[in-house]
Amino acid sequence: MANYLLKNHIAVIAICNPPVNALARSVRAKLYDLVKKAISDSDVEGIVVCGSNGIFSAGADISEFSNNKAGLFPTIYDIVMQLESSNKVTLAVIDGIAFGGGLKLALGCHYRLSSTNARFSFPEVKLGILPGAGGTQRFPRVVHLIEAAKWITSGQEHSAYQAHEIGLIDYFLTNNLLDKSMNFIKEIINQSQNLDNRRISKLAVKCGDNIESEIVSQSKVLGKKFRGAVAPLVCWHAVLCGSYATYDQGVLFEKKGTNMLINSDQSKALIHAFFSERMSNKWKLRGEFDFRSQTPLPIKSVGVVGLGTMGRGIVITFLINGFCVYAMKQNKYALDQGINYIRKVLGKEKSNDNKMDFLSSLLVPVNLYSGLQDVDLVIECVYESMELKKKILRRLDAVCKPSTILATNTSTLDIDQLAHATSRPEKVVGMHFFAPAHLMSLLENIYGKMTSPEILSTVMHVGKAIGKNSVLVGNCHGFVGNRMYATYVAESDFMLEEGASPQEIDTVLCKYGFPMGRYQVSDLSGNDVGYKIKESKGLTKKQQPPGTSETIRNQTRYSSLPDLLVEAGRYGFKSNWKGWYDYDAKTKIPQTSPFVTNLINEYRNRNGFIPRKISEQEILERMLFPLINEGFHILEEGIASRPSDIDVVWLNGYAWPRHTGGPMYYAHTVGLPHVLDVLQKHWKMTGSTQPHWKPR
Ligand code: T1G
Repeated sequence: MANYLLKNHIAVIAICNPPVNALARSVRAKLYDLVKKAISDSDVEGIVVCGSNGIFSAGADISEFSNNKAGLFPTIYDIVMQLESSNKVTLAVIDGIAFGGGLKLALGCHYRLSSTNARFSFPEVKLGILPGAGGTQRFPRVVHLIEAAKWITSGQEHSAYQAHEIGLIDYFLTNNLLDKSMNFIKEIINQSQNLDNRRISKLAVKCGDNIESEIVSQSKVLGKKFRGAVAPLVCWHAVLCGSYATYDQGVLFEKKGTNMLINSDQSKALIHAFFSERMSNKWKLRGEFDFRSQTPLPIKSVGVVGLGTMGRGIVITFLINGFCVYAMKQNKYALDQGINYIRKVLGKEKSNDNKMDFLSSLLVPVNLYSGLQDVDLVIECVYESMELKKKILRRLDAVCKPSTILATNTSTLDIDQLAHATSRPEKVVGMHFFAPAHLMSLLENIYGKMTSPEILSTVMHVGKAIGKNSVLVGNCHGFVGNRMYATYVAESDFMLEEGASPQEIDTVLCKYGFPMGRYQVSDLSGNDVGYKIKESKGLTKKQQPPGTSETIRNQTRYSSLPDLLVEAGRYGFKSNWKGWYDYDAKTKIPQTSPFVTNLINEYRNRNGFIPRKISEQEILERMLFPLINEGFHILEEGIASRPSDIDVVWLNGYAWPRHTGGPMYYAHTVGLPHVLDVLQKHWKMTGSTQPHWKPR
């Protein structure tokens, strides 16, 4: 709801709807009444609008979009215009977050003050809609139009410093926020300023003389960025309105845009993604335990063993979230290299400018296992070898204090086998980060048969504390993400054999909304990574006796094309920019490789494949439907406890386009009967040689 306090002739109206002061209908009605009361109360000289519990407001109540309560009177815009048209000074005092409709309320006030830790954002585009409540017209009247467009089309968060820099807030205060704000509003009242200069709807849009060229260059940037997502483009056009239309015409365009986008398929998919990421924290285990039944253990210090690409990213992730990190590498030279790299990355991050000393003080280089004896949690992230990981977990088990949690960053290996290499299997858990670990937002936490619920609660809690979307999954080869990804990779290689090209397949995936296609991703992460996993299972071409088929392994269809590529030394970016594509080292733009075209043609001739034209629809369905089918098998086996968890894995770990909601959500939008039809058609055609087509 909202609370009202009259203090020294100033009405203080505080939004109060925990946990995030969402502007649900009931809250809006209360706010509207209290502002009306303050405006009509002759005892009131000025009005302060603030939040509570360290939050201003997270904006509209997203759960009201589906029942249309969001549009019922009083809307956020009704309150915005109430505050703007008031003859008494209105001041927004912002602490914590002011997002979406919350920021719009602040833009309704004549003045805005904030604490230094306040955060600002128009996240609506992430929900597939545009900022309503006049946001697309009011913001460019306070900050430069292009800056406003960047905020609104990206949905990015901004600090109080950035908000002050662009003129969104008048001042920011380091302490005694409310008291100092009272003094501020009193001063303004005493100056009896003409409030028309502070009524945003009356102001001109901020844009310079060369706005046309700025708009053209910004359009080019945006056009590339939003692969198939509609809302960013509607947001862009709504903000542009300001440069050629009146305020009221702009607000009308905004309303039309909102009506077009709200409840659109893309918006529904994005809201599904939003709530699925919140739901994934509410883990449950074997129907017996869940996130409410366990108290997480306190984790202050973390050990990281192995400072390769993954190890370095994991160290940085824990450091920037305030954990003390013991970074371990036995070889002193490699340890120094790893530490220097970590410090360099931290130094690059502008937001770390004032805290580099603090971050460095949290980083402890270690080259002896004994240096890890007192850490609360230790994560091994050495390369993917069962024997090596067992050896390291045994060493850690021997030196670490009994309460230390032993985690492994394996991306495929059996957690139970690794746990049984120690004397504390109940404290062994998988914590699967995605490269680069300090940028990717997914953390797959994997439980083994023995992992205790207390440990699971702890690693899920740690995931939230380091800003990750954590998903709890069961133990199987490849867990959820990589197990499904294996079908995606296999089917693409089969289509290469049958006539498609890497470009054709990648083009279809990018058109669907992936930032990169399957072959570009493989060249980026290294074609040798997958090869090493196949090698550890004795599958690669080189490991077969002479005369072994290139297209069958263990009675199942297998493509040797990726093996031939790696055995030709084409690992991708890391092997001189040569992989499935040849890349221009400067632009990194993929070009068709005559070597690869020839390799595929020779392979087809050798194995009797007659190439055919494969349609875009067939390519898309063969890339996505086996993966979705694997998702249903994973749910049936209880490896994942709900379809939305699988969506969270793919949205945050594999860049699945958010505006389609994730693989399991997408399956429902295309219709399960159609998915089943396609599965059955291919299962019949391929028989048991391609088990990933076998419907559940
Ligand atoms: N509406 C409804 N519920 C919300 C909510 C919202 N706006 N924001 C959060 N929740 C719930 C969330 O589901 C969870 O519930 C609990 O609050 C804590 O959230 C006119 C139309 C604010 C940064 O997009 O980004 O304004 O799981 O776990 O990590 O233009 O929540 O506990 O049951 O995420 O501290 C625009 C969305 C709306 C902000 C806090 N606003 N929220 O993060 O907690 S559109 C947003 C967030 C709009 C206007 C338009 C984050 C957060 P539960 P949490 P957190």
